Amino acid sequence: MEIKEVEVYKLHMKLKEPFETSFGSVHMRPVVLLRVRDKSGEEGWGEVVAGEGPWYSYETIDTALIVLDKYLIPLVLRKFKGSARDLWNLMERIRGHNTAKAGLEMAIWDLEARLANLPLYKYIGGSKRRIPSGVSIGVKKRIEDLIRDISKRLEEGYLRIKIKIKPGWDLKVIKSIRKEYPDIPLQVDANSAYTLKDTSLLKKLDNFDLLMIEQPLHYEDLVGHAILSRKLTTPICLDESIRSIHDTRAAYILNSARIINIKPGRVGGYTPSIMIHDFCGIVGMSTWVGGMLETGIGRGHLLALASLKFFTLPNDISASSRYWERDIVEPEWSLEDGYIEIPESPGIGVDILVDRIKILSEVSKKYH
Ligand code: OSB
Ligand code: MG
Repeated sequence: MEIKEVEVYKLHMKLKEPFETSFGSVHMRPVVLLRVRDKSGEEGWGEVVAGEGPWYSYETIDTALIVLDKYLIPLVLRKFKGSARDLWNLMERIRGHNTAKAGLEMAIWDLEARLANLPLYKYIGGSKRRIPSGVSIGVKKRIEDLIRDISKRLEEGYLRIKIKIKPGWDLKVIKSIRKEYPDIPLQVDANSAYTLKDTSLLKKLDNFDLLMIEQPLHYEDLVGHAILSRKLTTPICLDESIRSIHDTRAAYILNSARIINIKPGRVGGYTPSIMIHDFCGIVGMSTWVGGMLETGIGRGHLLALASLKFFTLPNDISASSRYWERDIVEPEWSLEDGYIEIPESPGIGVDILVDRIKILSEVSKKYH
């Protein structure tokens, strides 16, 4: 296959409510969407999940646009022949910038699956069609607000709750949740807000039967996580620290974590995600698919990925209505008994509301 045209759309989507983590709060989510076409005119869609600023990773929506414009899109239009699976090798000459790579790589996988007339989940070798859904809840102003939100999400059917923690919003909050809900599947995500100096506080989290603590320490600190993990009984899960299969192998050898959160945007697309997924399965690390507040397009990709067999824990893939008043796909992604069902239509399997995307777009550009 060869790519004949790439279109880039930049827009902002307003989250229903602000989402606060240890590195800040987001209300207007910037979104970059990519549409690719081959000579037959068939299309594929992808989403770049970088944020407005370099908080979760060094990438931003602006750096992604530059790298796509100057390097990735020209590379794909001029040098790419073959199948989506091999695109990762071609892109590896460009260092880093995984969210930009992933947006383009995943659009090309979507196109290839549509050309094969197959749903993307099958095309990548997945088998599960019902994907267990968890929900990630941000830092709130008051504990009562958090408890109210948790009760609403449990009513909606989410199979596990994840809350964001940071110094000053941790032990007391978790204690209050466990008082109200002693048995719900619960995990916490610190987004690197702690250091080894907080070990005795983090050790206290062992009393609350948490499924895991996600990314407690600095994103470059695999050794610190290894030291911490020897002191805790709660499993450590890595998110930001895992940018590649190389990081995953290091984390395994060092015993930095028992669980890996795989986000295709963070690692560069399907091919590296599948490598990490396979590695986790072989060595016996648990894994699940993380989210980045995606629109329905990125969400469709997360679901396809989550159909692979070693994703055994509930994922951060919630229904469209958890994020948006109105999504940009139809039908919207919705929950049934705590699961999101993947359709059998080709590609990500939902209709893309192109007219709506065009109306919402602040910038669009076409490349040949
Ligand atoms: O750390 O998992 C994270 C959202 C943006 C950036 C980082 C993270 C998150 C989430 C939200 O936790 C997960 C979702 O998309 O629902
Ligand atoms: Mg995380």
